[in-house]
Amino acid sequence: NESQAEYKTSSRFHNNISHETLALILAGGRGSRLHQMTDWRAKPAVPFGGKFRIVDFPLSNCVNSGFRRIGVVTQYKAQSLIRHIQHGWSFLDGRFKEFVELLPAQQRTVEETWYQGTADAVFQNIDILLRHNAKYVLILGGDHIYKMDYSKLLAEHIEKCADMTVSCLEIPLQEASAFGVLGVNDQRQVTSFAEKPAHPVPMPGQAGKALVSMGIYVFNADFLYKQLIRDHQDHDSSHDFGKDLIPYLVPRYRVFAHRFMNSCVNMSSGIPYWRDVGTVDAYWEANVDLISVTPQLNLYDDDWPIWTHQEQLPPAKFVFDDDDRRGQALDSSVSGGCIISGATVRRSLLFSNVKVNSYSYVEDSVILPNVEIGRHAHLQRVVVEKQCVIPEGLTVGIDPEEDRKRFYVTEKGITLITSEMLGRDIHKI
Ligand code: ADQ
Ligand code: ADP
Repeated sequence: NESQAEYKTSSRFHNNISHETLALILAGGRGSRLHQMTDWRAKPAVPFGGKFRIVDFPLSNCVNSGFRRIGVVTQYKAQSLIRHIQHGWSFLDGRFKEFVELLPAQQRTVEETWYQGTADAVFQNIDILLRHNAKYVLILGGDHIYKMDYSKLLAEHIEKCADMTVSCLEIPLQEASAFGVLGVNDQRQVTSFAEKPAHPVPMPGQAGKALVSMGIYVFNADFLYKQLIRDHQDHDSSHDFGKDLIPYLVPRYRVFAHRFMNSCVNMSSGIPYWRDVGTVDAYWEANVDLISVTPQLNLYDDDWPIWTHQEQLPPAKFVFDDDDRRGQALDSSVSGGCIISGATVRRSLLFSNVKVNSYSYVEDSVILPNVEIGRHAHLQRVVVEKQCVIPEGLTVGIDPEEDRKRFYVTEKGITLITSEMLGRDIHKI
């Protein structure tokens, strides 16, 4: 009836949902296609956008959507991720039943090692989930850059009386084999699901497109617990949401597909912004995009701020050097603590505490925190990892064959530079 329909669009309805929901961010993945950037940290801890880490996006989406009971499931190289969350996200401290709780792999069971698939990572924390007494569980990957109002996803899940809802994107068919691919009926109930199929099915009437899972799921909590226990006892299962759980549920239960379009907070030319910065090329592109006059990802939106932890730093400084050479950055973003002295930076993104010395030139590059760029260095189309000391006169980005001898160079010609590649040997520290 009408009053119920009104209630369902009201803020009270959304408030109630958020109090009844527990959000779980799966932040344990390695992300091996980022090469040496994930040698020392999990992908969600990779710095992004001058002052953030990737995991700040799903975390901020939770907080901005009103979901403030959050668990972060960690596993692979979790130390910097854990520290970041402890420093940056402890303002949700439990007093109003709002929290960010870290759930490290604890080897709670006597079997095998650590978490197996993503469903196992949730299963192993089931006692903690039960303790929170949630009605809905929102499961999110910690690997993607996007802005989304999860309350709209939850509202739709409840409206459809679904057991599970999967958030979906429409993407070009030729890219779909990297994802879970869905088939849906007129009511958007999922009728088929294939995890990373070699030959993905196109959307009806749209031969060039496929409907794919974003790895974002809502479950009715009791239903999820029952299914996790069943899956745990299934010895043929690899205990993964995409490989095992969803294909099992689709023919048996009410699984619905939510259109990301309806809850996306950041559209870019009519297309919802969602990026897997899973390769060095994609990482470079998404960071460099932020410098453009009208970036596809808007980080200056007061209505949907991205929260993070950053140490207190003095403002960036641009100075003339002793030879009266101007220190300048053009078409660039420069974070706190940076000093550019007698050097030129162009179309680049400098994270905090980057020092660029006289006669150096940096172009189309992404420089992570605490990097020192020596005099007369020339860097073009590079990603420089944290803590690197770029030696005087180093030239990178002109001759890819030469660069390949020391550094990692991508197909698109982006060079990744880390301290190890510059000769730092941890065995000698
Ligand atoms: P993938 O991203 O390939 O596909 P997966 O590697 O399992 O799936 O990672 C999902 C998320 O879980 C990531 O955020 C990752 O960091 C995290 N993760 C992985 N293993 C974990 C573990 N053992 N413990 C904790 N966290 C872990 C999934 C779906 C596809 C969908 C894509 C969308 O399976 O159907 O299309 O996401 O990107
Ligand atoms: P932080 O949390 O200190 O900002 P990062 O995310 O950059 O760290 O890296 C994750 C962890 O790996 C940190 O503890 C850092 O000290 C360590 N680390 C990073 N690079 C190296 C390296 N080249 N050799 C050894 N340890 C490293």
